[in-house]
Amino acid sequence: MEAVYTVKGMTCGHCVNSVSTEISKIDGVTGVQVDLPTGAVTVSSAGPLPRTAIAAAVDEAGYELIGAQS
Ligand SMILES: [Cu+2]
Repeated sequence: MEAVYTVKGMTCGHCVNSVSTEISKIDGVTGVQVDLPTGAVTVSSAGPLPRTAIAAAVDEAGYELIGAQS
């Protein structure tokens, strides 16, 4: 399954890498795609992921989760 989140504060490829790396560490995540201009982060996973886990990973990377859509 795929879910799209919006992350605030990413400005360059380094930011994208940080967010991708942290989200990739979450159990069950199979892929992360980041669109830098819009801040859209598409997360592929085997099953549903708690939004809190995504928010914690984004926070760990130093950014803020400001939205989610399934
Ligand atoms: Cu950056």
